[in-house]
Amino acid sequence: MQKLYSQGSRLDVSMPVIMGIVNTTPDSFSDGGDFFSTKHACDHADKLINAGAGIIDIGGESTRPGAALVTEEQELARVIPVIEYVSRHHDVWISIDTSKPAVMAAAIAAGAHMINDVRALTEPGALAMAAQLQVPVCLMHMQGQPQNMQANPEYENIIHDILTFFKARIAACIAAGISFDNLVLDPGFGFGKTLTHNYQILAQLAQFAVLDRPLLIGLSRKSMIGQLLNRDVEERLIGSVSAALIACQHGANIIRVHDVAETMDMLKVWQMTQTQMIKQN
Ligand code: 9MG
Repeated sequence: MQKLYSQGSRLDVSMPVIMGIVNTTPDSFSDGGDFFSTKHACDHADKLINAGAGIIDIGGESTRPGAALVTEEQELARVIPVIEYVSRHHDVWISIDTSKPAVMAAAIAAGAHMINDVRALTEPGALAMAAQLQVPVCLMHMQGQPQNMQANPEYENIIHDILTFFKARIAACIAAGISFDNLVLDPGFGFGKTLTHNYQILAQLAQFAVLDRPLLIGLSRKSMIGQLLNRDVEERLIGSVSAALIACQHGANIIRVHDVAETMDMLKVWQMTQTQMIKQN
């Protein structure tokens, strides 16, 4: 359960692995679109890998609340050259952040190792495509769609509701021919959740361990940090790293972040402490 396999390569997630974010969208909420050009995206990927990222997540569609939809052609033009570059120059895993089956297929052919789908393979043809590609897939929970998800999120019991969602998506994946071993789960911080919902999830993250799948979490620079601390996007580093540390303590296996070097420092301190605990027991 602590290892993922893809394209003849193995990723050990028994200790948390950092997933560095490379947005190729012009309206990405935390980088102001600086990395829109392929060159900038590739340089940014180099920097994140040199800082210790074990996975690079490359996306061409912004999923920030209210973001505009992009066409398949736009997404392909943004992400494929960056995937080709990272695949050619580095020995890290590459994740394609998309919900579109054609983008999944082209990305894996270009050298990506896994799919990160914020819509959990619910788009037409996505389940069948993931089954055909046979690579790990992150199924993220979202209530609503990016265009409306923050309107009025409501849950009876947030952990129970997300567990129910995960069970249904796992069943749909298995029915479509996707291996259970290829599934990664993500509760989707900020995707159709209030501030309280987000911290309820963080506090109870360990409950998702019952599903016996690696957990991916993304809270870097999100409004759950900014709203609580009253900080603009560029001032959310300490809050983001603190939240990531709590997630590690509660069993997160993959941490999706913008600030790789700083999160890596936290992780080294956390891992050293874990190692001493294991030795003593
Ligand atoms: C693309 N994207 C933005 N936020 C995310 C999150 O929290 N998790 C995953 N899996 N993807 C995300």
